[in-house]
Amino acid sequence: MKINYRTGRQFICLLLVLFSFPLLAKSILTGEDGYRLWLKYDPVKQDQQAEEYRQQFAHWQVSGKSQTAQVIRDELENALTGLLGTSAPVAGTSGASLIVGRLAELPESLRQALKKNLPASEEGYLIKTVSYQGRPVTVITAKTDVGALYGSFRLLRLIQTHQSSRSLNIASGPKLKIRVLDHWDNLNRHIERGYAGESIWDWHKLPVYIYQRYYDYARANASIGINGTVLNNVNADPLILTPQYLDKVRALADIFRPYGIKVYLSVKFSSPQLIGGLKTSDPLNTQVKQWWQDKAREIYQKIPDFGGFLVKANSEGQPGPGDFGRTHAEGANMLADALAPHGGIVMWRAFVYANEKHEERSKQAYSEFKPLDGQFRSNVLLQVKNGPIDFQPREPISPLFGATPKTPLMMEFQITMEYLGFSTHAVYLGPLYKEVLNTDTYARGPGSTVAKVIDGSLFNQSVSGIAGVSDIGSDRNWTGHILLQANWYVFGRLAWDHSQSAADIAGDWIRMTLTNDDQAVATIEKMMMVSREVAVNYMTPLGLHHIMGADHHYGPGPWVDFLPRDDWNPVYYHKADKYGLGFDRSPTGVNAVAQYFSPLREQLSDPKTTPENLLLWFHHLPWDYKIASSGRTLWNELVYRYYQGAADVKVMAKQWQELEDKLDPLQFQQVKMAFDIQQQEAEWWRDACVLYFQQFSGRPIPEGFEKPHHTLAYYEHLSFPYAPGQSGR
Ligand code: GCW
Repeated sequence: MKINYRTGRQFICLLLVLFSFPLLAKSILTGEDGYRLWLKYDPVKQDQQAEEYRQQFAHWQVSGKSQTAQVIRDELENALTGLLGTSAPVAGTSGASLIVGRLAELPESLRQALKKNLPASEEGYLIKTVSYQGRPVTVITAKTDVGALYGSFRLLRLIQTHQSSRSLNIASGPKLKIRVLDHWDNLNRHIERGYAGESIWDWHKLPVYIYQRYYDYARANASIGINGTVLNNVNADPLILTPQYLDKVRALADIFRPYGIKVYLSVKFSSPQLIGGLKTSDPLNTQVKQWWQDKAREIYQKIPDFGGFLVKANSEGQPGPGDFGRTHAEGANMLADALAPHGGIVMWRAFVYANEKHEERSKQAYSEFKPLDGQFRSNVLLQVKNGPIDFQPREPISPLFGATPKTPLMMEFQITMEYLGFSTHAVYLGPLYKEVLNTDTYARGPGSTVAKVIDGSLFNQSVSGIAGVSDIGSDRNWTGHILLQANWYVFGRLAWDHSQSAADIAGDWIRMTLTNDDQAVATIEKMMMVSREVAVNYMTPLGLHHIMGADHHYGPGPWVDFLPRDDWNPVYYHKADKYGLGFDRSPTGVNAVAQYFSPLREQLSDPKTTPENLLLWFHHLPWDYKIASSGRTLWNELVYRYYQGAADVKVMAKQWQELEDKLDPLQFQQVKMAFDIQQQEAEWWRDACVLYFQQFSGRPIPEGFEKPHHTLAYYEHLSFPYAPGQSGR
């Protein structure tokens, strides 16, 4: 039959209307918009447990007059009223069944019972059920007000997650001292690698106009123990150090202080020239030193508890001591000396690499910094990204971990999803963080995990820290995708205690944010726990890395070979050719493995003992190389993993769909739509990469797999000039 073109079109239109009907059915969808994060204080289910909570926690008293004590009062009032339907602060401890305060402020008779259980840390807390004046009382206490605040949030978590509240005895202190978020936020509010709207800092209206969001940011961070924030991008604008901006910084610092959060700034190394009118920024020049000392004094006059500086120097075009023939240590120490009299620190980034060095990129940070061990001032920490290249979906650990016994290393994790699907892919980062923290460096024999390197226990270092590149923006739900709030959450929780399990933390987050329905919690937790591996499969399986789109880093781009530097081009990293695939970093290649300790070095030198998930990171292997775990050829395994990853996203999306009745309608719908995008993009990654690598392998896509949706040329020509989060904007 011959189809009339016009009728055909009408038919298609009708179909479209029919198919879009479910979306149109509800034009106003109300519900939880995600703004409250995990600090939702909705009523707990009315049962026996709720009654117990009410008896124990409805009448409370917070001692102390500090701003932090007031913050605790406000939080408890708000939270307990919401959770228990009633909340009555009482004057004096005699009427209270929940008593909160610094140990020093509690009645003497209570103090004795609590003293011996109090954690050593200034920030730690104790929650304990004791008998007081003949009745059971729950006490939250600490050495400091901030410790009591952390303890209060801990108690609220217990109620929010419906845990038993009988005979409590919870003592906890942070394993790491400095626990900061790094905001890559520009002063024009663009966020480099940010996918959740613009910066929450409204620099233009500061210092006068204060948003409620600033307080809620502080509450959220305090609730997970984050105690610092670096407000601006490491690709720093020198203006941040001008008096005009320092007044704005001061306003934020004043808000954050009662929550135990210190403010830090990223500084541009050439600031003395750019805003100070000097002719040089040479760190050994007397005037330059003086300029920084004066600047530090000016800052501390405004912000007495200012945390310090974060510096990206001689990296990706940023100025640094190398411009003046000086070492990173000389540069860092000059700043450290300016801050030391005020108690400030320098977080000096080890993310340096230069094309001119003619050394393979993954090796450069180690080559640069290992020889400087022992030369840094005691208030300098080296901030090292978890992997030697750049926050890829999977990397081996940076060989610097364990290599600098005299220099404290700070971990730098990425929370924002630059390489993991922006804000539409559901990828829970808990397993990635744990994988890194649990990796053994062998620096001092077996058991020398990365966690022990950064918490200072391996080399007996007293300063320790961790930074997470924030995924926060001005989107109503903060992170663009509700499930990505969990990455901010898990970062904080692991920063406090890296021994906790990623699954348990996910479970808490789900209960506090989405639902307390046991079955739904179990399903979502499972989904979250596999989600990172799923993404690795459809993006960079078997140790592939850095094959994303140019500049914006959106989607696949294994063909990219036109960027001005070799080591920015994906072709530099995968080295696909007729023979095979992967980067030979073994002793037969660039020998990056030599930077690791034995026996890790030997293990990674041989493809037979290299973990399969890092195979192509360390080896260039023939297309017919046999993968031990499956018996497949490299080519078939590669294809298999790409297809498996994309198929698993479908499974996750379906599991989510089945939870519709158990979830808030708005949260459900938003995540569902994100899954729609993730499914498309996972297939895009799969098809583009398989077709691209097939040109080299010359082998067919094995039987049973559906054909790629488009040609390779189609994928190569896609262009996204306005993809979010780009650098240099
Ligand atoms: O991953 C790269 C990012 C840059 C970032 C850089 C860094 C802030 O693509 O946007 O710059 O890392 O960590 O300095």
